[in-house]
Amino acid sequence: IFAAVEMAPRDPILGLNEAFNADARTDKVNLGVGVYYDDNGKIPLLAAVRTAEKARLEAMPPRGYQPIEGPAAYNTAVQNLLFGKDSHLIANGQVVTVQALGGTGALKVGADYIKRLLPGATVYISDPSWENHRALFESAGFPVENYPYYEPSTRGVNFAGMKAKLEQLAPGSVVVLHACCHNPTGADLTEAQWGEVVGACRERSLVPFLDMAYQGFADGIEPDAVAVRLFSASGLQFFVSSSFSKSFSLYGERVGALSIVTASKDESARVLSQVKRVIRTNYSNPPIHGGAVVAAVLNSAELRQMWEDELAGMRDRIRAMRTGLVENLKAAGVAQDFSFVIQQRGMFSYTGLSAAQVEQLKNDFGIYAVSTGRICLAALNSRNIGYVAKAIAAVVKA
Ligand code: PLP
Ligand code: TYF
Repeated sequence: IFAAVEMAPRDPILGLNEAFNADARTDKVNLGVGVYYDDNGKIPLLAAVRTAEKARLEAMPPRGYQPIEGPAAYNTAVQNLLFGKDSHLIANGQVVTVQALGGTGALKVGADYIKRLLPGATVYISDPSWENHRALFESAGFPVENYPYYEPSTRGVNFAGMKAKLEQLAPGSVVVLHACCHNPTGADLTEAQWGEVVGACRERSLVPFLDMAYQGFADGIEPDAVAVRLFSASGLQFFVSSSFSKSFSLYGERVGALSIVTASKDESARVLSQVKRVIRTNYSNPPIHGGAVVAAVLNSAELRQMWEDELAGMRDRIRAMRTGLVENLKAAGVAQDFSFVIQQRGMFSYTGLSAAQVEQLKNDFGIYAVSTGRICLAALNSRNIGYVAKAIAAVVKA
């Protein structure tokens, strides 16, 4: 039965890890995958997480099945982060939240549910977007198209193009929006532009699906929720996928959530019953550990403060790497203005390096980046930043 099976293409980002791991050079640097490394080049285990895990280990809780939607302590904590603890939507019972297997799992549960709800819809993603958005929505059975987003000449958002496209979409179209820290470009909408996107979604009866994978990596927990808050105030119904992979450094624990804003408490009950059906037929109920750790941190004043301080530390270190890269490029004799790197937000920068230059970085220097020119700033540290800057200088001058 497998004789005619063809080799599937590798994930363009996760596939880089394999090539990187196989590289014998000791000064190699992996700027490919979107993971936060500390200044020692290690994925941190946050102190808040460690404390919560220790307490859990000592308590030795039983491992029964979780509710299909995950525990209330987790789901409520997620809602408070996304919508704000004083949200009228939460108070009114208008938010349905289910624990999910990371942000990816949240997107997939949401996509599968929307496919049942609106089987004829087309899904629109930003041009460019996270590599997995297209594949994920296609695998849920949707046609997937782009809306204009990045403008290389300004290294910013082509907002006029984006808005014009949204204003032409058929009612009921699903629009996937990066809530903050756009992956891969690092170019975000302003608050005023978000207001216009909300307006277009209302005008055209679109179905907004906000993807929030980096809350806290741009300006902080509250400011990074601006898009969710504007949609919340709009009276529209919408979807939010969220992830703790980055903000809690819990990548492999697969901790995320899908939240759906409905028009009423009664709608919420019916929508939840349908989403539970999607979950039941996929993986029945979510794993315990990661969600329990996140809930323990978010529901303890002391651990929450510890986490917010650690999150601020990650955010500040990425910012320092942005400034440091620009300074080091200057010092390496690069004439081209790279100051846009400082303006970009989140983990990534679209550097403008060509696929050929990225290839040269790999071949000549053992520096791995995505062929689109995307680099992960969080993989830079005080030891490799000078080396990376000199290598980029060599390929842009060549
Ligand atoms: N959405 C975006 C925009 C992302 O960059 C990522 C990155 O991992 C995800 C979703 C998936 O998050 P997770 O690793 O929690 O599945
Ligand atoms: O864009 C990134 O690098 C992260 C990690 O299929 C990631 O979002 C990349 C590809 C993928 C899953 C996660």
